Amino acid sequence: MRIDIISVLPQLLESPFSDSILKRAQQKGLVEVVLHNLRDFSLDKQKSVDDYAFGGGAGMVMNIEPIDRCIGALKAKRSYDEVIYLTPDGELLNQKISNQLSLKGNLIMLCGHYKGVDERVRQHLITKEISIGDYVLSGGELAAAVLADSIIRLLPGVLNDETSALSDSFQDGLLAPPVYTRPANYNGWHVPEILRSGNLKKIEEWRHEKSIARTQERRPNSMKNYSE
Ligand code: 6GU
Repeated sequence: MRIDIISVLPQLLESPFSDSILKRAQQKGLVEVVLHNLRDFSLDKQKSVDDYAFGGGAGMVMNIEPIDRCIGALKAKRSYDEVIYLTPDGELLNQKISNQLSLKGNLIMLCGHYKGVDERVRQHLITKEISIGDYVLSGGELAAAVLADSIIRLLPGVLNDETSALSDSFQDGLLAPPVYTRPANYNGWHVPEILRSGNLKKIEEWRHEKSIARTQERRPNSMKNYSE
């Protein structure tokens, strides 16, 4: 997979991809993440990428031209499955969307800033709009990092057995059960006896029950998506 991220603040995106699982995924050649500075595609001397809104009002709007030139340059080299715009009014991200995107080959992510992009970008260049939740961030960069992380960890070979995505919350429609590690007794706070019993069948049953209880309590609406 290849992910091209277009941003006016590409430095903001360097650290999330430079450590741990995301770093190793790139080193293993399972994903290539390429950051692009939108200003490099501005044609004017000041390298500006935004302007006042037609009709007035506070806030700047990102120009279509640098965005079109950047996306055009990328598309000239390879084809893309989706051109994603990160925006608070996009479709709310969930595990199903991440699962679907993890099956794609090449993705472009465009990070919004200021009052957003010229609407013609959304009409003609973007194929999918995603939000990571109903709150507003200063820009789309952190959202792009969240989206890319949720996709990359699903790529075959990125996680090993210990970190397998199969037991993640949401992967089967249920939240993950509680987990414990040593010591078995910390200041009188005990680990449930069943987890130390060695009875794998009983442990699986216990975990499944806890998953269902936790999901009913914390995400009652997502129980609708759950099938045994
Ligand atoms: Cl994708 N962008 C911004 N600026 N804020 C957000 C968001 C995206 N998702 C939630 N809040």
